Amino acid sequence: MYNNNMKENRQLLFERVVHQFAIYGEFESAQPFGKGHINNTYRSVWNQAGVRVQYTHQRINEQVFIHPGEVMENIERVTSRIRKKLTEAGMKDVSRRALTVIPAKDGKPWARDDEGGWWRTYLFIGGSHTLEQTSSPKEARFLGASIARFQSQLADLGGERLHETIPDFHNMEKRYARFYDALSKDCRSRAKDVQPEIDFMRKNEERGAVLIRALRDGSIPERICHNDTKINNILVDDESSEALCVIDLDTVMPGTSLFDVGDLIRTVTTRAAEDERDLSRVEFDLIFLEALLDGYLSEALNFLIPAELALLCEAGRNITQIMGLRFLTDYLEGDHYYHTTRPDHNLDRCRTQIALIKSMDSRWKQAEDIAAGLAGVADSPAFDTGKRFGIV
Ligand code: ADP
Ligand code: GN1
Ligand code: MG
Repeated sequence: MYNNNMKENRQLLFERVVHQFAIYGEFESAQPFGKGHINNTYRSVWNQAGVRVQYTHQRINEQVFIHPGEVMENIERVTSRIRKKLTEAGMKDVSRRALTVIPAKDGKPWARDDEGGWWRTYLFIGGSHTLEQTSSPKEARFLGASIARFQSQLADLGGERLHETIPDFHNMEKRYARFYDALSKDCRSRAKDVQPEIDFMRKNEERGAVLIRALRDGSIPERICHNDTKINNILVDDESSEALCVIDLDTVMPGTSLFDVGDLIRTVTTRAAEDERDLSRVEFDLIFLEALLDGYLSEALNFLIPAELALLCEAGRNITQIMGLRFLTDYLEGDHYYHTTRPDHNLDRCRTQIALIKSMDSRWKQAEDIAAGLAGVADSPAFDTGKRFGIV
């Protein structure tokens, strides 16, 4: 009875907040949707004069995004720019290729629920799905090209710098400081069970900082990037299987293009799920790597400089490491950041990241050769991390 009341209250809260958005017709139903780790996402169905129309509603995670208004300001600017570029290019189906923010009835791009929670609404992009793993090189190529296109659409955004919605998001040094803090507090007494993972992170600390130091010392330029380009943040068309729309724009802000390449490499070059328990399945697939980079560079060679091109593979290793470190930190802190659905979920995720790095290291020379061949920078080993860190 108590539980039923709670459920009804949540439902009422939800229905009241979605009615604040400028949506016509009658609300019919809503269901939780997607597999994101951060926000709470729902798909709703409305009856608009006899036509069933769907929307996406998200409660923004305020523990993670402490200024949701700034997140939405960024998203409005970014989606308008992408829409403009697509329209200028004569693209059809623009509302399936760019997210459309539905404003609240008061004109704001968000609405607050009765508990003060922040919500937003998008058009639901029908006839699309997300992938959790890659199954063919063709897919990897589309995914790579879609992120390069996204970066180039935003390259000349102009105006004020986008808000840093999560400051130091990919700052490895800060992530290590947080990890050491969690380790010293060890509030759940879990450190004793994860010594190999802790040792791995300690051993790789220096190398992990390569990207953030290159950005800081100006060897690679600051650019607007997505910062969270994992595979399931790209919608794929059901019919053509082509990448359709880059979503999850909360972290679009200044960074290096390599953060995006890195997260693509992390999530597209293995057939294993991020939380796979059978680590023998976590393999760095060089055929997927080649297809992914080929797709990415088909657009990105127009704007990347040699120093960026020289760090493509390193970016994959770096972003895999930062995710492993963040999952381990969250595990030590008691699993309060990422959504989890089983005990040790974050630890499993951390272990897949470490397994993937080990597999990358075992194929490092081949991977670097593939990247250098595609990027045409075989003779400019600006960073030569493989040699510096004794991998090859
Ligand atoms: P999170 O930050 O929690 O990862 P996302 O913005 O990635 O949230 O959304 C979670 C999931 O919801 C996505 O992986 C995708 O499946 C789905 N999704 C989000 N926005 C849309 C949309 N406009 N149309 C269709 N599906 C969407
Ligand atoms: C989170 O929001 P989602 O699930 O797409 C996280 C990313 C991690 C990812 C790991 C804002 O992404 O940084 O790479 O989980 N997003 C945030 O799966 O922390
Ligand atoms: Mg997401």
